[in-house]
Amino acid sequence: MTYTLYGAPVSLYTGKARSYLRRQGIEFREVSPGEKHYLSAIMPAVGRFIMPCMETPDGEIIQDGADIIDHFEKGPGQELRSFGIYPNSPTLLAISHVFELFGGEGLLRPAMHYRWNFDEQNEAFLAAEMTLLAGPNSDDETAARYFENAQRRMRRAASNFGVTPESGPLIEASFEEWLDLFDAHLRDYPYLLGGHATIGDFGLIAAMWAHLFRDPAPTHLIKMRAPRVGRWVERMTTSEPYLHEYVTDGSLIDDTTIPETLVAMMRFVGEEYLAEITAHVDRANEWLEDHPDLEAGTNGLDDPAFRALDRGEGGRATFAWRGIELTTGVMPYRFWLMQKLHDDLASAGAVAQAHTREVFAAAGIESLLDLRTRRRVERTGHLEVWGPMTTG
Ligand SMILES: N[C@@H](CCC(=O)N[C@@H](CS)C(=O)NCC(=O)O)C(=O)O
Repeated sequence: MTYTLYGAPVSLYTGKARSYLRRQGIEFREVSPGEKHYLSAIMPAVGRFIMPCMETPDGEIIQDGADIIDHFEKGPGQELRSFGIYPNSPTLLAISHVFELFGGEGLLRPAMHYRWNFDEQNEAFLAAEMTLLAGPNSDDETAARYFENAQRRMRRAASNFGVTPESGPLIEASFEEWLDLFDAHLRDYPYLLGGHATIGDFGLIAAMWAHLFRDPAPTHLIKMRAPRVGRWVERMTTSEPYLHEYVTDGSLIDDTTIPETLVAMMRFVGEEYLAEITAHVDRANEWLEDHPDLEAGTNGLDDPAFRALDRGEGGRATFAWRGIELTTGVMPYRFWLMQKLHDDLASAGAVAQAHTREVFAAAGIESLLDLRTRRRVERTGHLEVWGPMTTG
């Protein structure tokens, strides 16, 4: 018996879990969510068609990339992993959490833009790839239907993440800036925080792998413009070190001297994502105020498997971004990830907390440490739900 990962090569969030498993040398097999067992047992158990899902050797089902990782980092799978990915330093841990959030959520705009707005380069590839979702032995008609369905949903999702004709050129300029900053950092360090991958690298690989490195259009851009980023992507998806250009004993950077190249990447996160996540928290707080009687442990939606705050305009927020206005869907999942940053920092000593604030302030992202929804997001029954009222 081994671990089974239900996911797909084209799937952004599967990439996070797969990269983790490979990097840690954990044995697993990956199968399509179109497979019979997924459809008849996993999907009903998790309440929606979603990947990644993992089934453990003793039959436990885990949905969500972060939860899959924590099964090995903090749960019963711990003896199977090779190294810890949560830094001991509270400051490095906080930085790493920021990049987990940003990689999985803040880089969705370039991920979706470069996937869905370059049909000439991408479409045949995506059609072939998305038929894999139909599972083995599916006939051509079924496979084609899977692609059509996935394509329709994902193109709609792209606009909900702020990919529009107006934002397209700005997304490209912004992504090129990101590549330059990341590439510069990788001149000296094989991973975000030095000698080994941490949770931030696994967050970043989400967007950087399936969409941005694997799809035909952006892979060209990365290889031409930021080859070190391309090598980092490859390093993140192998099981051996792949560290030719570095001399490292595997240790992380010193948290008292954060490299300028990393500060620049944090500053970029602020410019790219802080206004958006702030607007999302504000919108969620208004929504929670409008729903004072919401029972704890529920999300108040007719369809509890729905992923945004609410259907329609009530579940969207508008913010300024690179000189234009964007309106995007508010996803409580992001608050759940951000809570990890807040919780871990809250459990650190006063000196470490103060130092972390200084580092965040120098990068222009201190306010991220203070963004709170009026109720916490919890995950119950594999779904995001609101916890009890905590403030106001
Ligand atoms: N936070 C979630 C996000 C998972 C997610 O959004 N997965 C996408 C694929 S990358 C999905 O399953 N979408 C369902 C669909 O096809 O509509 C996780 O890591 O589990």
